[in-house]
Amino acid sequence: LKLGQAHTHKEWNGTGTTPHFSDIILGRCYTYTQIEQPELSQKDCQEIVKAFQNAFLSKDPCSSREKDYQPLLNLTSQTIPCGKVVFWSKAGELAHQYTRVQREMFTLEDTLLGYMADGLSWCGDAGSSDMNYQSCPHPRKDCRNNTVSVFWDTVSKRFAKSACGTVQVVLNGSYSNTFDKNSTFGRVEIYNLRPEKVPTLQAWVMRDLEGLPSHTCSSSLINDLKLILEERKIAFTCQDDYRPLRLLQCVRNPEHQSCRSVM
Ligand code: C8R
Repeated sequence: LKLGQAHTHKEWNGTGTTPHFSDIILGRCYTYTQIEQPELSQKDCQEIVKAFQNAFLSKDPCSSREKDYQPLLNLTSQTIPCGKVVFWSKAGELAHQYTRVQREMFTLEDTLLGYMADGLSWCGDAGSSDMNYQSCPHPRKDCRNNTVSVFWDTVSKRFAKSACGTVQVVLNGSYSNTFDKNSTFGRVEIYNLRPEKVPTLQAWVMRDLEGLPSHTCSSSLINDLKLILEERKIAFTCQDDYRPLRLLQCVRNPEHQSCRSVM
């Protein structure tokens, strides 16, 4: 133990808490509720940040549970209109570009809680009331039930449960695991869709312009997804290289061979 160091945190293999974590989530909460979605202007961002911190401070970051985040969930309820939900797996950037243009559509990061937490890392320590800025548990190298993974599982579950109308998912056709049973989408979201409220899931399998042709709607992985949904009484449709998303890819790379004919 180094002299002068009040308490040392446990050392993990993942990135530590993002510097200025609490200031960032407070600022994002105000930006979202006051500017992006003023219908949520009554939300109390100070309380929300407190609930977020209480979910993990002074706790073992490898024994995080859904119920730790329950008070935070209660303070951040939000209604998403039917037919406007977009899920994604390994295609977050494209899905976010899509909802940025299609302003009425929502990925999880277009809801308050997803917006606040996107791209951040956070954890505490059972032996201290501080955040651990040095390191946090890595999901594979340290533990599955870490503060960040449990958060995304919990909020993804709520997001899927509350979805209504036709839902969409953006999948990455250039990735070997285009549909991954162990991803949040494949493990949490599809099983939490409510068949009474969600008649159909539309999948868009998008290949990168530069990517190797890997999977399409006719791949057996996509058929696995189809079978899971049909078992759950949710209809499934699939389209390769959905034009509105392809056009977004082409904005970045207008001279690409595959972009010359899409217009
Ligand atoms: N979702 C899950 N994880 C999320 C997330 C999100 O919205 N936003 C971030 N930043 N993350 P992936 P997936 C973090 O394999 O596992 C929801 C988490 O650390 O590309 O299928 C969302 O609604 C997580 O481990 O996708 C979406 O539909 C990775 O980024 C799915 O779940 C996401 O890794 C996406 O999750």
